[in-house]
Amino acid sequence: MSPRPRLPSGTPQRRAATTPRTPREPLIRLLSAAPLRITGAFVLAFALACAAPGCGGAPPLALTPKPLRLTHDGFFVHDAAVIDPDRDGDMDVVALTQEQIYYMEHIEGGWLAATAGTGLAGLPTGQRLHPVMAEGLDFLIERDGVVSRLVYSGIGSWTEAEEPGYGGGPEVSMTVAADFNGDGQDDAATAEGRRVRIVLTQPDGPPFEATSLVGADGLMLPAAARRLIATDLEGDGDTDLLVVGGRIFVLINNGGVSPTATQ
Ligand SMILES: [Ca+2]
Ligand SMILES: [Ca+2]
Ligand SMILES: [Ca+2]
Repeated sequence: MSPRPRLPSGTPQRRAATTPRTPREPLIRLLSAAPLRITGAFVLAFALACAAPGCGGAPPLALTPKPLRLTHDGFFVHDAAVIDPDRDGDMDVVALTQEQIYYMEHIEGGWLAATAGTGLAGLPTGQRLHPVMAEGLDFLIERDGVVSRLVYSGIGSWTEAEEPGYGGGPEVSMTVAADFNGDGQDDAATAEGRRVRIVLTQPDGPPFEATSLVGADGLMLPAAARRLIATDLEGDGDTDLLVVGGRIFVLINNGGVSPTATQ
């Protein structure tokens, strides 16, 4: 395996696999300080209450579009899939470009190219990539209409299955159902051309067109969308989106409440 390059200063750093996700840890440490013990219980109760949806200080739901850059922006990305081989809750990305297959590892603050050692760069690229969800971390890859299988080794690399390819691959839906505002009801995201549309489900009303209110209209792909994935990309508990259309964009959910509830 090739040694990983040294990160330049300012580059996001990988989070240690054993680092617990405790966003309130600094507050808890603060409350344990001797001068604050008397008021600590009150402050902690207030903080926990305001973590619930609907708290007066909670921000409105926002989906912030961000490009997921491979090594540079000149690549045309055909397709991508998200996986979590280390099962730490944040999602790595496998992307097909015209030139090769890339592996992008999720790190604190974004994704970093980590193809070296995966074996993917040595395999021919294709136009479509489909995870084989029920069978570990294998993929189906389509090249000019012929489907082959990329087999996961169990240690972070893939090889191509020896059996001959076959024609036709799985259908790809441009609509996904997921709960974006955390109210327990599935909403809908739809890729339409170069944009993503968000429609929130309302418990006591018709579906609510929220694309511009949640900021998803800030996304403009360079080409028509070919893949739309809803999942928790950074493992913070809310559902994000990844869309591919020439490039990869992610729409990061801020975990806010539905804009319909704050108007
Ligand atoms: Ca992961
Ligand atoms: Ca919902
Ligand atoms: Ca998330």
